[in-house]
Amino acid sequence: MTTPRAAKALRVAMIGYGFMGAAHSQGWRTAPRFFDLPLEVDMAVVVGRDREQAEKAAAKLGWREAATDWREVIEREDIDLIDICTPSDSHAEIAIAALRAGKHVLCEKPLANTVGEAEAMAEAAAEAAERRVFAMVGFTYRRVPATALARDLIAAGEIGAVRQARAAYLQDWLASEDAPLTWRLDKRIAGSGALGDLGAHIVDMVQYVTGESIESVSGLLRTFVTERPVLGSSVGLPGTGGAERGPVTVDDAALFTGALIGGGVATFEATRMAMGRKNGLRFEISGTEGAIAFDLERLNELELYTTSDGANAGFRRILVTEPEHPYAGAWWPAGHGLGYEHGFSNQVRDLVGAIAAGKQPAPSFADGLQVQRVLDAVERSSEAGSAWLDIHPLERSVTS
Ligand code: SOE
Repeated sequence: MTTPRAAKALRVAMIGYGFMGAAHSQGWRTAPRFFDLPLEVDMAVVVGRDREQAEKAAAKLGWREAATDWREVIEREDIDLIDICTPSDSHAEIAIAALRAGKHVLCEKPLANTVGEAEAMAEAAAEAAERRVFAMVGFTYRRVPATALARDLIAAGEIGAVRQARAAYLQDWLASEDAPLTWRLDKRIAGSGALGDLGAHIVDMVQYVTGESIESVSGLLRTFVTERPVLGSSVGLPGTGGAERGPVTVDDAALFTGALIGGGVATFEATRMAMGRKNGLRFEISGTEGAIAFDLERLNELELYTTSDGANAGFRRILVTEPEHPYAGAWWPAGHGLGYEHGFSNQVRDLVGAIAAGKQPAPSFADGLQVQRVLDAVERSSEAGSAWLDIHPLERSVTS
């Protein structure tokens, strides 16, 4: 494969190198090898608190350098973009500082832990966009070819007007009472539990594929296991039923219903307690002329039902690997399939393309703020006996 050398480099610094850092690194490494990007990608620096660990991460994940102080890195003149892969309690501080320093930002989801933080981030992003410095939030499942195709089909009117959306994000890694107390179970760091971790994805997904914002919600949150083994304690290791346990301060499951601005309704379920389900992000959208369904555990497929098929109508399975399908043409021959990691490369392709064109990438921080307002309303609704709450102010248009 001969890729013409791009005119200019986009010099990237990534903060954090855990699970998401590894996934983002894969995206940065791979996108330039499969897409003809308008800018060369320079994986310049990875940042982490511990020097030795950061150096190991740089070597393993493909970054040229390691650093330990993100504040110093965002001030560097030889860096153009900051990729934030840290837990969500630090997103606002890093993203706002980076945008003010003139760096583009890619920020992992959920955008922040509170609506206040998300508002400040969206404001900083709007100011920066005037200087052609752009911010994007990493709802990477928008970059699965099948979900992008679902969006295109709905936008083209294939299923008519949306009446009902049902979305679920099902995992089971907390089903055992002995699963350890990680940062994801601490409200101060994670903001919320299944709600922000998984619910954020399905809120964005429903808004993205339908093109409609959620304008009101009613929610119900539950924490089934209120204390878990403290990580690292000799008696608290997973599977030992350890005596030393600490409090879980977030939800295990979040159920909510919502009204869409077009008049349709939506149901949502986000849980880390769904036995046997490992990474089941599912949605089914029913419209006036048909329906469309997706399951991330079978991510190369999309199901489509259209009444225009007449007496022989039935859900048909589209294998979303044809070169005409979103993103698929850059990868393998039809039928060879993509995986979880390809979403991160596709995300890099879209982000780099938007930056080079001087255009706002999607999803924007305003989209991330709308999701945050929905999550916040769900939490408040649950506290108020599942009261219906309006999303206010409402971001009416979802960018894609
Ligand atoms: C863990 O529940 C997790 O890694 C989420 O944090 C990610 O956002 C999701 O993509 C996969 O599951």
